[in-house]
Amino acid sequence: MAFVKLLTFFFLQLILVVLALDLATAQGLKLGFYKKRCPSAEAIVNQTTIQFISRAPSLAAPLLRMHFHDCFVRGCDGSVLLNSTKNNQAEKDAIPNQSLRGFQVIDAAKSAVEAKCPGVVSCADILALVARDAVSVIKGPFWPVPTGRRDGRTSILSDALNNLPSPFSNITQLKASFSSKGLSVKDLVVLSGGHTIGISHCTSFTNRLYNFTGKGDTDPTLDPNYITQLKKKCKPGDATTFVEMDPGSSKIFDTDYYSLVDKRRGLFQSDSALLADSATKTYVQQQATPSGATFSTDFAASMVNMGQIGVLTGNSGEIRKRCAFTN
Ligand code: HEM
Ligand SMILES: *[C@@H]1O[C@H](CO)[C@@H](O)[C@H](O)[C@H]1NC(C)=O
Ligand SMILES: *[C@@H]1O[C@H](CO)[C@@H](O)[C@H](O)[C@H]1NC(C)=O
Ligand SMILES: *[C@@H]1O[C@H](CO)[C@@H](O)[C@H](O)[C@H]1NC(C)=O
Ligand SMILES: *[C@@H]1O[C@H](CO)[C@@H](O)[C@H](O)[C@H]1NC(C)=O
Ligand SMILES: CC(=O)N[C@H]1CO[C@H](CO)[C@@H](O)[C@@H]1O
Repeated sequence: MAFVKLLTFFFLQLILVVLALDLATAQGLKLGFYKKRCPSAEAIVNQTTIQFISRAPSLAAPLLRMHFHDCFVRGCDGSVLLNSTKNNQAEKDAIPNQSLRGFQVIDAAKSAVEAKCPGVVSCADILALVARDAVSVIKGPFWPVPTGRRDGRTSILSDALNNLPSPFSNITQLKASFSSKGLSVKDLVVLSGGHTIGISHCTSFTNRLYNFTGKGDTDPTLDPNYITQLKKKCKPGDATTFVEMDPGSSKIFDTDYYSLVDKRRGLFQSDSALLADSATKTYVQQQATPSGATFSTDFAASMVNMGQIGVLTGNSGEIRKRCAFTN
């Protein structure tokens, strides 16, 4: 009986991924878009990513995050990769991007692909593929990446500030942010699980430890014992120290994030906020139970959804020659 249930369950997950893929196709993306014009593109990107991540597994997290930051600002159009110019401050220079890392992986993959088929494969697609392959290398979930995204020509600092959800967001703000990108409440709680890997600087959460409402108080939604531990690492005003978001397994893509949130140890207010809504709370609690965990397949489906936000296809945008510059 349990086996039948499990089978039914996997079948349903499969349907979800297939449905998400259908939607992606409807947006003009498709699996194997470069099959004819650059058959080795995906293999080259994969090889490059493996080279970097097997040497430095901690780079998988910032690369996953970079794809998220790209998609939430002007759609998945590679705008996060553009450098500022004399007359324009790009997204890269916005505060939330200060801690983005791994641009060298994108640049290396792009150079390798350009050497084989110049001017064919977009930086936006390369970023989407690198994020997927990087998570694969650390044995995280695998998701299909329909391709055919084209690169945007615009990147504006204030767009990043206005479109990226802040770690100080409450549940209402988070839902509104995801909904404005066409993502569901389920996508919100599932994709937040990306915080099972990687690090955060103290500045993203010290307000919760020292002066939460301006009365020298702490955030009552954060476990007091955890506050004591975090205070040892992060002194007020410390802008350089960072901590693992999932202490002890920050390089392993597991369901610990949900156990932490469930124990009121989610690092950001935006993590704790998932307990403030009955649907997201239920999901958190399910994932925190080993037998109830569907995170891996859910994450795959939600990444497909995220990867199609506001994509440029057809004749829109361009195929950049170098990812940091428009042509
Ligand atoms: C729900 C809204 C979200 C908020 C408010 C948020 C906020 C943050 C913040 C403040 C950091 C720490 C940056 C630092 O101080 O170094 C961070 C890190 C990270 N985020 Fe999110 N995030 C959100 C959603 C996501 C999503 C959707 C993903 C990917 C699916 C993601 C993946 C990551 C990863 C992997 C890191 C670690 C980066 C590293 O190790 O350098 N986040 N996030
Ligand atoms: C990337 O390469 C590895 C090692 O050759 C392989 O196991 C994996 O399936 C490849 N991934 C993709 C998406 O092609
Ligand atoms: C783009 O700007 C970054 C700093 O934000 C710099 O490190 C990098 O070298 C620049 N890229 C290129 C290709 O000039
Ligand atoms: C969320 O934050 C906004 C803006 O600060 C505020 O107006 C709203 O009341 C808050 N909602 C909840 C549920 O706390
Ligand atoms: C806490 O915040 C309040 C209001 O912003 C400020 O007046 C006070 O000096 C802060 N206290 C500490 C210890 O930083
Ligand atoms: C990677 C990157 O370009 N980071 C930049 C983010 O923005 C700050 C300024 O807010 C720059 O100093 C960083 O170089």
